[in-house]
Amino acid sequence: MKLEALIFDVDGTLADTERDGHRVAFNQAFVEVGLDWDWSVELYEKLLAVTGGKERIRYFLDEFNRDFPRPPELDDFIAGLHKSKTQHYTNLLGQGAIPLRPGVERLLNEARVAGLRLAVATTTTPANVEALLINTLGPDSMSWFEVIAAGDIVPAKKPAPDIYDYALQEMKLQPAQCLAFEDSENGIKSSLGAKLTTIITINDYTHSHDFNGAALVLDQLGEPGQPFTVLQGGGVEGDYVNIDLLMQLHATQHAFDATT
Ligand code: XBP
Ligand code: MG
Repeated sequence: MKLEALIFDVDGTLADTERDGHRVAFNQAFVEVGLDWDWSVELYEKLLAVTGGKERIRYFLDEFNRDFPRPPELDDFIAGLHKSKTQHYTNLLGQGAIPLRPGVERLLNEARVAGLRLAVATTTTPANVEALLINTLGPDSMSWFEVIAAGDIVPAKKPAPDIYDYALQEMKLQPAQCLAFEDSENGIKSSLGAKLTTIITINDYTHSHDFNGAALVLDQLGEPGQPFTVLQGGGVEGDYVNIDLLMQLHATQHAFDATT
């Protein structure tokens, strides 16, 4: 099958948003409502075990702050906090706090020129995706993506495959026609669960995750003159991720599809 589309995770993959974006915004929301909670860089690494901001707040209460007297309407309390967090997060992005990772803008542009279809599959809130894209790639960039599968659009977030399944369904594509880009263990569990060949670019929070099953694990997508380091997998020519390298990878991963 021909390579038709690229599907991108957002947080950690398009941009390093967690430590200086999401984490900071959660803390700002806590201050705003008078909570003395403070999610340090170290604690946040543990909290990232759970995807989704609302789910993460609940996990924090269950595992790291059991003595906190829970409000009677806990769902509403968490939803309110999370709404404020989203506001703070989109404000941070509006101030240009988080750039795209190396190679992301170039690869998206090359994919568009090559006629590859683009999609997003993320657990983050849709407003966060919009804020990131608009503030880094410009006002038109939302339209570059045929499907933006995000947040509560599916009930089961990553590591469940549902968000990728949803994106594939919307694009009417088979997994073998696509490549997925991820940065985390929960992310690759989700993409592999949807049977997608997956390329990983690690970051500071995910470098020690288990990426068993990845087609390629890299430190970054790289740029001309700024080569990637291969951490797992390989067998492709090139030192930065471009369309030619993706075609090679897709061909090697699907060489036996017709006979199996
Ligand atoms: C990353 C996440 C998200 C964000 C918070 O998702 O786990 O939960 O940290 O986003 P991905 P919200 O890597 O799949 O993009 O607070 O909007 O849920
Ligand atoms: Mg991610």
